[in-house]
Amino acid sequence: MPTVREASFDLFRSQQATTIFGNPGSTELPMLADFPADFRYVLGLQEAVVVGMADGYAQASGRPTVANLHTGPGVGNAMGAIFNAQANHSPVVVTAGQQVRAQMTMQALLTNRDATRMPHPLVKWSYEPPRPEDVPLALAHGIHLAALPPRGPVFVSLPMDDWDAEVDRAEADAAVARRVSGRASADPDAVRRLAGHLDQAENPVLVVGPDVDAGGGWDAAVGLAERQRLPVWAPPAPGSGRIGFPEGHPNFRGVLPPAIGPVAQTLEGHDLIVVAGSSVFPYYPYIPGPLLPEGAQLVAITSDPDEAARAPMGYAIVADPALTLKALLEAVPESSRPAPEPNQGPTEIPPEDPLNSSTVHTALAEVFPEDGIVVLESPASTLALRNQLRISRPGSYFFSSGGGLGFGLAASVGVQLAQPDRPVVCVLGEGSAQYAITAFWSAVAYEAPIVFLVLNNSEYAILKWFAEVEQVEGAPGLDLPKLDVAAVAAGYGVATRVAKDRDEVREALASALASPRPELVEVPVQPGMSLF
Ligand SMILES: Cc1ncc(C[n+]2csc(CCOP(=O)(O)OP(=O)(O)O)c2C)c(N)n1
Repeated sequence: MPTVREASFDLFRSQQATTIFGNPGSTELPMLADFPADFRYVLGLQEAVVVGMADGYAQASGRPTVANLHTGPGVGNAMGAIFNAQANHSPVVVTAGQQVRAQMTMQALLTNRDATRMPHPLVKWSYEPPRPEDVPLALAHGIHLAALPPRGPVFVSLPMDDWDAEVDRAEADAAVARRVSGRASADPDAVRRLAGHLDQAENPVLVVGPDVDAGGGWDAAVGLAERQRLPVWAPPAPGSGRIGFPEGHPNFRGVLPPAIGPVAQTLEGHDLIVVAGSSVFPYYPYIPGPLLPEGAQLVAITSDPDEAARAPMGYAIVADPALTLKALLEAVPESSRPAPEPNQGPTEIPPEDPLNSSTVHTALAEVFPEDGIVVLESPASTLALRNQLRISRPGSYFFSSGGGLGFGLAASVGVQLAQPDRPVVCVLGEGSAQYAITAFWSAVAYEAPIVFLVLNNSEYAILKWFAEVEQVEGAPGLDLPKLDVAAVAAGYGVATRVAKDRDEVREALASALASPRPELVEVPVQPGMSLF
């Protein structure tokens, strides 16, 4: 009879979940005993980093990914990262060790006493198996649920004395053999109606969101935009973790602003707004106004029933966005509408300007490899990066849809490990870097040759901008003088340098991109927001 450990690792193997992220404690050691040679354990030095790395890995590999944490305190440390994974629709299977069963009721040290309630609102499913022999089936349940739409984190609590128990051979084999697929296509009637509506509209527009990238829908989105001559927008940047449409395409208009009134204003003149793979919309801050331009109808296509149900306006079709775009493409004729005005391309930034984030991003764009991936957490320069870099290949941009800092630095390690053949550039604000700072160690330890670009403006620039919007004066805690990220990263073993003008930035980035190990380029930049 196989043990729980053997059956569980067979299950992980069958789901190609052979990279496990973790931070071990005494309650997790029994799971890790005789760790199989075909598995890789990636150590994170704090649990927020463990889940952040697993989130990046899950998204960049497209597969459920295990993050093993240390009982209650480990889950507590990781809560912000689990919040982000949920917003990112990232299939992270969070597990945590638990006291031995015989000592749980007496609440011996480190008993996770209400284990399943702790991460509850942030996960799709939270469970502690009633018997040791149920562990493999509980893990299978979690893995399949995490991967089903809407993808997202699950939690399984694992008592530490379960691993040597025996499980039934036939049950273990059956669990390993199972496959669960869940990409639902839309009701053909709904597709036919929307196709007719789209073709007949005077001035329709398409908004393409993150789940189109996750579902491999770029070609369908481009095909539909071209056949129907649709201008295309990306959803508001702060809540949109992936890019689903090439930003260099002539039909691409830009990134929608993140607030109610401005979205309606931007889409003025359109009578039909089709949104694929995004909530409608990830708004923030609150700038009231009409939800839609006058006379416009909105149809959202999402695989997330909650996104469909909570939207404040419009129709919704709950189905896989990529499959639905493909079905729409097949159902619409070539339109005779004039093609949209070609987009203007990146805003020109005079190179002689004082070094600000926009200037840095023009230099990054010059050296950015065609197959490069950006992981971004530089709040005051998000829009500048989107404008200057114009990401135009699938799976090339990862950003936290949740808004919790600490994603970028940690996720970049997971993304690079999942995509070892593609260059990864992680763009960070000096403030953001602090929330996952120990991920520098994991990048070095696992030889992930990430290029870290740190924009150091010595402040929380975006919060100063928010203070203006919120009409807040005199708030403390918005300046970060003397934060030397390069020195801290060097302490973790990263090769670092500081670049002080545009040429130095370009050269430093080019050389870091050519290096086989992680390298960091820190750039002191002007304070304030960079919008383009
Ligand atoms: C976990 C978490 N804590 C706090 C915040 C609030 N916050 C949002 S942006 C920001 C500033 C980040 O600083 P930096 O990376 O230097 O970015 P800049 O605004 O200067 O570009 C803070 C503290 C957050 N989003 N998440």
